[in-house]
Amino acid sequence: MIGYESELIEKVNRLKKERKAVILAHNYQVPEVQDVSDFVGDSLELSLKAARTDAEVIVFCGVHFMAETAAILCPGKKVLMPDINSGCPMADMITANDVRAMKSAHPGAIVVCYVNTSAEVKAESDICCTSSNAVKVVQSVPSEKDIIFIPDKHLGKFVEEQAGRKMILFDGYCPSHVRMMSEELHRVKGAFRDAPVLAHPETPAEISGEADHVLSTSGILRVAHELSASTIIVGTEPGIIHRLKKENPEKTFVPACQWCNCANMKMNTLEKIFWALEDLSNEVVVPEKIRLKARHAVDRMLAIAP
Ligand code: CIZ
Ligand code: SF4
Repeated sequence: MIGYESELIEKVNRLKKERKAVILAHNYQVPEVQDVSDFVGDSLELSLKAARTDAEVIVFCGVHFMAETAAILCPGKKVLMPDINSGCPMADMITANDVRAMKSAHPGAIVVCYVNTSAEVKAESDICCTSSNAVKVVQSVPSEKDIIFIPDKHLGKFVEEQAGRKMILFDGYCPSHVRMMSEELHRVKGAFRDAPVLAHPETPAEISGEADHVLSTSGILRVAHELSASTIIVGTEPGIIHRLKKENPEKTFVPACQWCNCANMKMNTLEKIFWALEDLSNEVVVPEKIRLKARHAVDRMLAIAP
């Protein structure tokens, strides 16, 4: 490790103690950010960690909706982002007004929102879900009810198939996962013939349809550990490969896509973590009225699929 980086890590660790802070990093973060963090996980795992810690400050290394979800679950704690501009383009595709318009076009429908949404959109929704519990959440809705599923159409289509249920889908998508192409997947599969493919449900059907397992990031980490295969093809944002390798040093992980990095996830750096801790800057605050309504949607999810 270069001297500058190890000095920075020392400073971050010292400030973290002084500020009674905890650093949380999403599975897609750059390696040095994952390594300086107290916990690495998916957005819900991290928000639940945030709610359970007695730290006063949470530095959330992910994208904006994730820090908001932590703020929704942890009133009274300061939630900071290393870079306040790291947003999720998929979450930004839908506004609270769009949800209100869909609800008036489909009166009585239950709105299930993917966690990749703003607090305002969650506040307009009935139940939240993540990629690991979306099927269970949808199956919990009484069969006579229509379901509006927002914002990811690819996750929506996957859930429709798994739950055996048609839904009203919004036209959103993840710009990183839709860059995954079948030609590239076929090339990688050809080069590693016995390797199973683990893909995220944000990938289009032509990718997820060819996967051996379609899973959230936490699911990919769990199944990669369980599988006996020595080489595994990973169909999601390649940032996850750092943790996969760390936890399974004897296995080889091959990305299904070389150009599917999420630029927003990569905006967080060690320097920005240090600055946020030093200045207690970039706080994410959710207005109380919105927070309570959004919390209701998250709590309904936790009651169905903790
Ligand atoms: O919920 C998350 O962390 C996201 C966005 C993806 C996943 O599958 O973990
Ligand atoms: Fe959003 Fe996709 Fe980036 Fe996740 S990988 S934060 S869904 S743009």
